[in-house]
Amino acid sequence: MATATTTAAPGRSEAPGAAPARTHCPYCALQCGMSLAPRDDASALPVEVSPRDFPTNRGGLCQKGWTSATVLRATDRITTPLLRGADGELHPASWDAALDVVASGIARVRSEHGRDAVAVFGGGGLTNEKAYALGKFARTVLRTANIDYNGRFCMASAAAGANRAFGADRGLPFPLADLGGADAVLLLGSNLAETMPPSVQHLAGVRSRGGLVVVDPRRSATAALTGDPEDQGEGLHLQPVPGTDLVVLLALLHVVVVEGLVDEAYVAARTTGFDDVRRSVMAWWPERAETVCGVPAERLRHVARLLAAASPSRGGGGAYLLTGRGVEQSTQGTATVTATVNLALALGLPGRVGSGYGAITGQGNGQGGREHGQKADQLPGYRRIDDPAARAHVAAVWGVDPETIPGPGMPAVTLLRSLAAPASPDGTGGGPRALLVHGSNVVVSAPNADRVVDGLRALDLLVVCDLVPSETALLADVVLPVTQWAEEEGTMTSLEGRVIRRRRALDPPGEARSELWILAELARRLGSDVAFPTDPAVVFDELARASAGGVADYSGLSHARLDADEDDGGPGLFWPVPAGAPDAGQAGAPHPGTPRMFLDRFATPDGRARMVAVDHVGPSDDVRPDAPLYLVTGRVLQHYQSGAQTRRVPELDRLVPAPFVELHPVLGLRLGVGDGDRARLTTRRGEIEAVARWTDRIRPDTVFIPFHWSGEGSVNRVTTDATDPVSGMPEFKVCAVDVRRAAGTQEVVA
Ligand SMILES: Nc1nc2c(c(=O)[nH]1)N[C@H]1C(S)=C(S)[C@@H](COP(=O)(O)OP(=O)(O)OC[C@H]3O[C@@H](n4cnc5c(=O)[nH]c(N)nc54)[C@H](O)[C@@H]3O)O[C@H]1N2
Ligand SMILES: Nc1nc2c(c(=O)[nH]1)N[C@H]1C(S)=C(S)[C@@H](COP(=O)(O)OP(=O)(O)OC[C@H]3O[C@@H](n4cnc5c(=O)[nH]c(N)nc54)[C@H](O)[C@@H]3O)O[C@H]1N2
Ligand code: SF4
Ligand SMILES: [Mo]
Repeated sequence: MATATTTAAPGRSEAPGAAPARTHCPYCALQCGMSLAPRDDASALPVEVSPRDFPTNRGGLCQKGWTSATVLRATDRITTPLLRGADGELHPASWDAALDVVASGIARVRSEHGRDAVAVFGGGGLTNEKAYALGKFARTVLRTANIDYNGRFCMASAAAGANRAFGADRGLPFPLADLGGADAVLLLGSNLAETMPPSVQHLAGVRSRGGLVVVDPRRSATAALTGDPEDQGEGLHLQPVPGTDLVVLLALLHVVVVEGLVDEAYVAARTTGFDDVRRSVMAWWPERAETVCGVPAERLRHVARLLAAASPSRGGGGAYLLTGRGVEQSTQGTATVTATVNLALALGLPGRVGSGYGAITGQGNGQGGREHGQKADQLPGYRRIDDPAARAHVAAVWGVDPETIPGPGMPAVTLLRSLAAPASPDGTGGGPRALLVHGSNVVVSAPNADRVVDGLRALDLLVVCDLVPSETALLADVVLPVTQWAEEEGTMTSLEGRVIRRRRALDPPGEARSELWILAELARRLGSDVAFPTDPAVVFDELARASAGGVADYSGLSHARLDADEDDGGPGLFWPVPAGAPDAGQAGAPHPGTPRMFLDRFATPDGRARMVAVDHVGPSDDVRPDAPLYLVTGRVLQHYQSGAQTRRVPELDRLVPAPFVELHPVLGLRLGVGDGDRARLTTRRGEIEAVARWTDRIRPDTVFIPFHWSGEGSVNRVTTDATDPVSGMPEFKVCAVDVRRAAGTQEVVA
């Protein structure tokens, strides 16, 4: 491949003393509003973070947000491209050299193994513009079917459930602040108090009315918000056996049905499928459910009545049912979301102001990241890649023949599992041999991660774009340094479906470049004549055109409109925002956006929500004599995801420097694992070790480990890569484990 001269990266510098940039936190989907003021003192941090009043955070930030500027100057920030040399080490290289190696490597793999042998792995932290460009690059330049992203680990079951029921998937189809007025909120498998701390303010109203119900095998910080267990006769923290939420939900709907609490008028007018669902829950009377999920039958009845009393059909002030990763990251994730939706529909909640069902999106752009085409089965605008009309529309925007757009590719877990898999003797069925990673640290965050590492090592070409040398970047043949949040312009879509602006506050260090530029350079080197603009505002305009008429319609938006709206005090617009007037009466006025969806009809062909009967099967890797305990995984407040960013913030690292395993003292005594001992955990996949922490806030049959670290305590080395049959989402939350004191630790004295 000929060496091409690299064009200058677009960018603009901020003059010293420039006004603070109005932007949002780099981390989670709450997208707390913050301002970044340039600092001209000699401080190590180039900008000063201060919170802004924005509807999700109302002036609050969590510890990660407050310390986010530290990552901009991480001591090991990558500032030049890196190439693996003959000595096996990564060495600095010029952009031209690095991009040539990538382009020639792709060309070689493609000619030897075919187009689908080059795969792409994206991320829900990418801006809308980058996610769109990445999907377009995969389909038009690489012409590979194999692109998927880490949202498969995160939102796939919620998305599958919502698409099936409502015909559209916007995590919260209503503004978060609407929760404030409800009489009841049921939170299933979500630990908001640690994962989105400022959002807890929106629960103040429902807490004061005694209507917050939390379902979690641990008494998490969020479960503790339901009140003192001693004070509440009935108990609004349900602590089921891990992986049995579906049974809890079937029993709740059973009670609603047999006690005549169904909103029959709503069900008749706005849904289909209730007869099947009604029949299917008859088998789950509370006493039977209790034998499976362990939640006392009387508590199930109490919670069902509390939710029904809050329903507007019974004169209540409104109710919300919300799911988080605790119930979705399961082989029954889609079924559990469906059961939650069924309950919500039976109570007449979705599509009513002040009530509803929602899934709490996780990553900074976890919502937008699933709309613009980096998912294996999708094209921009949340269109299906197997829909001929969608293909024709998007092909016209891209300037390509629809026939050249590949079909659906492998979902993330299958993709990672098949890396470098040998072809069968007839030459078919081999796995990808080259992988481009943008915004994910799969070595730490993918299930059954040791197996993923084996696949990554066996590739002919691994290219990782990152800000820091993540564990995944350290395995790469080529590492490309990219700009991060405060160094780039773009848009994000928050957990409420609100499209908001990310703004540049400072120049990137060294040679770091935007992915928009990297993709344009690679397209050119690979001989493509498809256009890859590098100005985010121009990319957004194209994305908006590509989304026109789709479910997630952004066609009425532009950077300029979002900026003008914000100047007028508007905190972003909710999609769908089609171009043109909302109705003939307001000719010329731009569409105002859609804070609340489904008020008149659902996005299904007949406008009705679809109820689908589901039943409980249980976890794929269930407890048994040689692995008698449940291993559940999740997060702590101080660390974000694979920890690639937050482990590099000294304040956060000091607070929680290493993984730990939570277990109940009763279990600790039985196993001889004392508080502070090292515990060894063994599953079918392998073994890890972590320090034991005794707590009475967890079921005695369950242990919990956060997943933010690599190395000997990295829990994903032992999690299962079994997936949900509908969504492809892995079962991160529950597997069977054997726990003992690690050899060499002192005998427990109790
Ligand atoms: N501090 C922090 N905040 C984050 C993130 C982070 O990494 N760190 N990541 C962001 C992202 S991408 C996401 S997806 C969200 C995730 O946000 P959450 O869904 O709130 O986070 P998790 O801690 O993964 O899981 C929530 C709870 O599920 C419980 N759980 C485990 N197994 C089960 C089960 O079988 N049933 C039930 N009912 N509950 C169970 C766990 O005990 C845990 O308390 O957080 C976002 N915010
Ligand atoms: N056991 C267990 N495992 C889990 C989960 C769990 O609950 N339990 N949760 C799962 C969930 S919900 C999620 S979302 C995943 C997330 O896990 P990952 O996909 O690993 O997510 P991050 O750690 O956020 O990785 C993002 C990487 O991209 C880099 N980065 C940040 N911004 C950019 C950018 O603009 N461009 C590029 N190229 N890189 C960037 C960061 O430095 C970091 O290395 O983990 C999943 N894994
Ligand atoms: S809650 Fe999420 S968006 Fe808000 S400051 Fe913390 S990490 Fe950032
Ligand atoms: Mo996530």
